[in-house]
Amino acid sequence: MKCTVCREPALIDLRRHNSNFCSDHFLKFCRDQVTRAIADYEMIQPDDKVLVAVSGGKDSLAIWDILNALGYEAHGLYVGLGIGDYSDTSGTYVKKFVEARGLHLVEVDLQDTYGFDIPTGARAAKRAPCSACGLTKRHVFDGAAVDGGYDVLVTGHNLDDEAAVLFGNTIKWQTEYLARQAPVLPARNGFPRKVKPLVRLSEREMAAYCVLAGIDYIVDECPMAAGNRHLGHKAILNQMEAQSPGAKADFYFNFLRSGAEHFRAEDHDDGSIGTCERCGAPASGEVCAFCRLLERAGGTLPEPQPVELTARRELPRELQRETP
Ligand code: Q46
Ligand code: ZN
Ligand code: ZN
Repeated sequence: MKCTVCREPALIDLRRHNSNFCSDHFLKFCRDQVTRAIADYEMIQPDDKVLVAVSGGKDSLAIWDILNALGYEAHGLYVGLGIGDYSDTSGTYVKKFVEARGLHLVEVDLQDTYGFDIPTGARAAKRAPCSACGLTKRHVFDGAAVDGGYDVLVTGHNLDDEAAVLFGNTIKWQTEYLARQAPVLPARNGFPRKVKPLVRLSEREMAAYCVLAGIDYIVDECPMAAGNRHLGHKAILNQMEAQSPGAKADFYFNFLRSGAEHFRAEDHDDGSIGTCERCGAPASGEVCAFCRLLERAGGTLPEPQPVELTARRELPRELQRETP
């Protein structure tokens, strides 16, 4: 097996691209796919301040690495979810990545900040763990991006993730979700712009990227994901892909090209959203879904940080008086 580009021995074959790559050309291929996704969907402008949500898994660490390689100013955001050993270990991988590369990381620990963690919060609120977790992460990600003055929030969703979500929404014909499924959600109603630059790359490609780029990541799946429908949908799509390479990408990108527009009218968000009376986040009711979860989970909102009003600034002498 030879590299399609340089004819040196290849390390990986990509059937849907009918290509094989050596290490260097595979890393370049991945970065080129991200560059193309960013350009095709106008995800990030060159001088945007970028926040990447990182979990310690392969996808989020890979996209952070790729964005750095492409020259973006990208900070990381890690949310400690309190899912036992899994969270402890994933946090360790993130910190090792940050220290080795001298990057800037924003950290939010749910227990320290809000007084609850995902397992106890989900139980108390009688929600499926992934539903409580997804809601919480969206709230914390949005808040961190807006409060930190970032232009764009990046997540590590890859082609397999997006195709599986599309598949789940399609078999239930959840038209409102189909209306909103896109690699870019523009900033609106107080929410930051959200982008998924890995949509052109698969799960297997991201695992290979990490191995070849020397990125250590947590291999174990989150223990709370066991049995969720999303994993079942991924398995079905993998079977299709094995028989017909490119099926997954066709399903997803043909939806974006030809299907998505037919569902736009189902997006009932008219921009008239209000503000949560407790936390100030955008909300369609008086109290946002996160604050309702927080109440049931027995947590509390953090105290607002006092604004330092007393710090006196001295003007340099030459600026104090207007010299005649
Ligand atoms: S972390 Fe959270 Fe995932 Fe674990 S509880 Fe579910 S949503 S599976 S990406
Ligand atoms: Zn090569
Ligand atoms: Zn709220």
